[in-house]
Formats: sequence, C-alpha cells, structure tokens
Amino acid sequence: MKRTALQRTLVLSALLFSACVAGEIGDGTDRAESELAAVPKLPHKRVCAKSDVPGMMACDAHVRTDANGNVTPLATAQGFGPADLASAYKLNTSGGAGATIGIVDAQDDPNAESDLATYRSNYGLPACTTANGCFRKVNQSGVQGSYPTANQGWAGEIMLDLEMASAVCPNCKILLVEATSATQNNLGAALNTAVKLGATVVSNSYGGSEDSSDTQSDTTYFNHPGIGIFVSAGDNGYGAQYPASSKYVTAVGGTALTKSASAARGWVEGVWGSTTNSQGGTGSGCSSYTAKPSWQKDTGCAKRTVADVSAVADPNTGVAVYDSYGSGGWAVFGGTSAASPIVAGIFALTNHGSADGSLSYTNPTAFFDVTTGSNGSCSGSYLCTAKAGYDGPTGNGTPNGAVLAGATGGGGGGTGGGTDGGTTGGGGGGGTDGSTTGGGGGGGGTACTHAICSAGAQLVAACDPCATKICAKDAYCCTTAWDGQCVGEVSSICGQTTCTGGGGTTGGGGTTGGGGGGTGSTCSHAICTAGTKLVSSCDPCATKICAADSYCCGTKWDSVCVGEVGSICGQTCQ
Ligand SMILES: [Ca+2]
Repeated sequence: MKRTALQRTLVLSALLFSACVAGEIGDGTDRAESELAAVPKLPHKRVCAKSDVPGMMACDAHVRTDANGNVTPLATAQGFGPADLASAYKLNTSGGAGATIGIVDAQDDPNAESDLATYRSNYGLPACTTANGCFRKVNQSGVQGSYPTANQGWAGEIMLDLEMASAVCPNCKILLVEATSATQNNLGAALNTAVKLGATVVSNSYGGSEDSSDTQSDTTYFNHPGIGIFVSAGDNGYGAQYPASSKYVTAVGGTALTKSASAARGWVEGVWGSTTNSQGGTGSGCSSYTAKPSWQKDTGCAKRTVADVSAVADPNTGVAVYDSYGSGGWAVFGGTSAASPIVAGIFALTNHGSADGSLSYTNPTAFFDVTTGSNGSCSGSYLCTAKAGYDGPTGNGTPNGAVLAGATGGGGGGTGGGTDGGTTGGGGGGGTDGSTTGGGGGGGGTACTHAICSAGAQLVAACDPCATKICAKDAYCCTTAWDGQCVGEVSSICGQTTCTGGGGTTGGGGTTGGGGGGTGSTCSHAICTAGTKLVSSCDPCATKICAADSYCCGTKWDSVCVGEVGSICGQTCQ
C-alpha cells in the first residue's frame, strides 16, 4: 500500500491550481490562503461582554448568530466534533487515564452536567458524570453546592470548555471550578482550588487588560510547578492580555482550520483574524509587565511574548457545542476559549500535563507550524503576522498529537519502559521531571510484522528502535502504511546504512541519501520560504515533502509546504 490515493488527489489539485497564475502568495495559489478564504464568513458575537476595568476578566468565547445577531439553537450538531479534532491534530484519544482537566470559569451553569452528557452521548464518548466519578463541579471554595449566580454568557463558555476537553481527551476526568465572579481574584482563587482538588492540568479561557498588579497575581495564583496552566490569548486581535501573558502559563492563540484535499496533513490552518479583525481575531503581542521567560528567544519583544501554541478558534471554522442554558441547545462556538481547553486536553492526553510554557520551544516539531495570516497591523512583524517558525499569533504552532505523544520533556507520564529482547524503552515519552521516570510504553515484546526495509503494512512503533524514531517524526508509517518513504527514512532518520532490523532481513533501500536525489542541484529558494515550486532533489527535506505533497514540486512551494518542513521532515524553520 502506497500513498497513491493521496498522490492522485494531489495531482488533481495541482492541475486545478495550475490554471491559476503561479507566483507569490496572495495570487490564489497558496492553498492555506485560498482554502481558508473560501470558508463562508458568518455572523457571530462574544458571549461575555469585554471589560476594560483592571482586574475584571471576560470569557474569550464567540457564538454564531443569525443575521439579526440572535442565537438560534440548531436542530443538530454542526461544526467540528471530536473526530474532526482528532484528525486535524493527529490524536490517539485512548490515553489520558489518570489525568484530570481543571476548568476555571466564572458564574454558574446549572445545566453543566446534563449538557455535557448530551454532548458526549451524541458523539459516542463514554459518560462523564458525578455518579461515576469522572465529573465534578465545585464553587471556588471547593464545595459541591452553594454555586455562584447563573449566567447565560458564562454558561456558554463553561460548555465550550467542558466539551472541548471531552472531545480531545475522552478518558480524562473533568473538574469544573466556578468562581463567584469574573474578577481575577475570584478566578485565581478558583484556579488554586482546582490544583488543590487534584487537577493535573488547568484551562483558563478568560482574560483582561494587563496592569501593574499582574506580577502579584502571578505569584498568588499562577505559580503551580508540575501542573500545566493554559490560558486563552484573547479574541480582540493583536495585543497582549493577562493572564495569557503570565510567565507561568502556556498562552494559547487561535487559528482558522479547514479540511484540505491536497495538503499532506489533510487540513490547512492559518491565523484567526485579519489586518482589521472585523470578525475578531486571536490575541498576541508583547507584554508590558511580564519579564521574558528564559525559554523565549524571539528578539522583537524584550518582555514575554504571547502566544506559545495555538489551536482552532475562528468561529467560521468553529466547533459544535451543546449549551442549553445560554444558547438553547446546539450552537457553533469559537474564540480562543476553544483553543485553550483543546490544547490543555491534548497535553493531558499525551502525558505532558506537567509542562510549563517551555514545552513547544524545546519540541517545536511536535506542533504544526502555522505560516499564513495575521491578527492586526504591526508593520509585518512576527508579533501579529504568521511566518515559518515561531510567531506571535500561533506561537510554535498547533499540536501534532502523534509526535507529541513521543516527545520528551515535561513528562509526568507513565512508569518505565519494559525490558525485553535487548531493547529498552520505547515510545520515548515522559522525560525527566524529577518525580517519575520516562516511559511511554517500552519495547515490550512486539515484533515487527515485516522488515523495516520492506514496504508493507503499518508497523507498531515499539517493534524496533528505528521504527520508534521514524514514527515519532512520520506518524504515517505507524498509522497508515509503512511505505517507500518510511523505508527511505531508515537511513535519513535512523542513520542505518545497512538496513537491517525489524524482521531481520536486508534489502530494499539500504543506501544513504534515500529518495533518489543527489543530482547536485541547489534549491532556487530556501525550503522555509514560500515561493516557486522546488525541484525534489534539491534538498533531502524537499524530497520527502514532495513525495507526500506533490503540489510543492509540481505547482508552488506554498505556505503549506513551508509548514511541512516541520511536520514531515522534523526540521525547524526560524
Ligand atoms: Ca509559524
């Protein structure tokens, strides 16, 4: 089995696109730009009023409306559901046992548990109830009862949070902590309660203006070593808000996400927003108060830059939410309030719940690089404009769960790998975090179903140390098929030139420099820059990308190809 079906689609797409004039980005040949531009723009609105009062927070959720600005419940679920998110972010949702996702919001949603049941039942997710111990709702003092005043706007936010956490990590437990009001002090107290009650990650989908008290709030509420704290970057376009700008959190920006027939990933993604942000846009920018964390190396901002990572947030490419109290039933939501629980849940799912904001900087290739779009005007700076590598609106990119599951650092994951047959360890997860030793599953006894130097059915990553390495960088080889590209990666990724291993046979591909290139041609432009199509043989990474995405060598090296430098080659653009 080869990637021929995809290749055929790519050829068709290339033919279609070749009807356009080839040239620079903006002329319709950049697939991320053109495919996202084709998404209909529909009316939507904030669900919580924005506040400019220091210390007063607003939730970062948007809900789609009818033409008159009213929320009319939908008869059935529309927008992305769990299977879409799993496809876009390459999630194996079987993990997450033992993790508890804390959700901090203000006010009460009296229907939270019953709406959550409706959502999970609709998508076939296991029940998560108070009765079975999966779900807990408490007030900011940790009491199950004496809840705050109910509020329709925050109820929408609460359901968005609970349901996104459910979608990406169906086996995680959920702890909802309802703050008395939307002040930072009450929300911060609720965050401390979430940690005290056992949350292993906490998602915070709110923000407000930065002010001089933020460093004090950092100390009082956000410093929880070993517990990943995630905060939405805001929905007001370019500009930093707090607590996303806290040095103790992972700041989560927002993207627009749509299916793609031609991109190797099957999806394309761009910044949520525009130069005018007429329909809202993700927050990003340079903090006025927070010192630069040691793990940030960008040079255009002397203090802390927002964001670190990102996920879908554009209401036009929004997610399905069941919210009876605020929306009357099914609705389509967006906002960086969607992105924060999605990323928090994926970190929990992949055993990175203990990570601080540094994880995406030490593992940039575990994220899909977003390379197109902007969320305001900043003279073209990376602070409001996507580019190859790190940028403000999307940080280091959106989670690639298949790679993240094998990434080291900030682990907290399982206990040690198995020992057998002379190999130790396996998936490489976990890392060292001072309390647990790495693991990820170990090499436990599975033998490869065929030699790693022979194309064939997908392999189990743990069957061979080289297969482990290859599948960490090229998930296709362990999820779909061990095709010729995977065989070539025996040399390019593992550095094995004799091509032994796996089933123990030799043969096939066993030379260096796989991919049949090596003609000595040089690329006409850098692989990290969009531009004219490249010749496959000009660079080993170009060879790999064009094998998976023929558009890049057939029509144009567009922003999607630039993003694939990370997701296909495991190389970082900066
Ligand atoms: Ca980027």
